[in-house]
Amino acid sequence: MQKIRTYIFDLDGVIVDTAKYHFQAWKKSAEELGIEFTKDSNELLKGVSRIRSLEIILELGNKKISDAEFDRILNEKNKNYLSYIEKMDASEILPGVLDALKWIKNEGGKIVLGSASKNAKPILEKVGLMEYFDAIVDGNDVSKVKPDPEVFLLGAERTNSKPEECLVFEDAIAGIQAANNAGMLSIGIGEKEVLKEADYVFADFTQISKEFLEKLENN
Ligand code: B16
Ligand code: MG
Repeated sequence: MQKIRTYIFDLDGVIVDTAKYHFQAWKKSAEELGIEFTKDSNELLKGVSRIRSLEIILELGNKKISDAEFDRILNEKNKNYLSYIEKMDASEILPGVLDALKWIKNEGGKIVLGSASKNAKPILEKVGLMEYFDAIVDGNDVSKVKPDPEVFLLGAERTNSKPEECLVFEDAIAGIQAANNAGMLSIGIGEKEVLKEADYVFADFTQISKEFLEKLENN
C-alpha cells in the first residue's frame, strides 16, 4: 500500500450533521405532495443528489408530477434547507473533526472536500473550516453521482495526488463505493453493519487515533 498523503472528506454526515436539516426540509416538501416521509426514508437520501432525492420521494409515494412542479419543489426545498444552514456555526462541527484537520495540516497532508452537495461552500464558511481545504469538489463540479468515483478522482487531480495516495472519509454506502471505485482507501464513519464495504469503520472521529493515521502515513 502507498503512503497516504491526501485526505478527502465527505461533508454531510462526516464534518457536520446536516442530514437533520435535509430531513426537515424534505419532510415539508413530501407533506405538500401528500407523501409520508419518515426518518427511515431519509436514510435513503444520504449521499444522494438533490434531484435523485426528489425522485426517490416520488417513488416512495408512487406519485408523478410535471417537470415544472418538480423544479418548483426542488427550489422550495433548497430555500427551506438554506434557512437552517443560515443559523449554523462552529458548534455544529462533529466531535473530533477539528482535531483531525489540525493534525493533517500539521503533518503537511492535503485536505480535500468531496461532497455531493451544491451548498458545500456556504456550509464550510458558516462553520469556519474553509481555510483548512486545499481543494473543494462539490455537487456543482460533477456530472456523475456517487457511487461513481468522479467527485473523488477530481479531488485527487486538483491536488496532484495519485488515487492510491488518497484516503476518503464517508458516511454513506454510495460514498464508500465511490471511494473503492476510485482506488482509494475508504474509511467509513458510522456503523460497521451498514458500511461493510469500507476498508475501516469508526463510529466517529474521536475513535480514530493518531497512531492509526500515522501508520497509514508511514506505510
Ligand atoms: P444539496 P454529502 C449530500 O452531501 C447529502 O448527504 C445528501 O443528503 C444531499 O441530498 C446531497 O448532499 C445534495 O445536497 O441539496 O445541498 O445540493 O454527504 O455528499 O456531503
Ligand atoms: Mg455524507
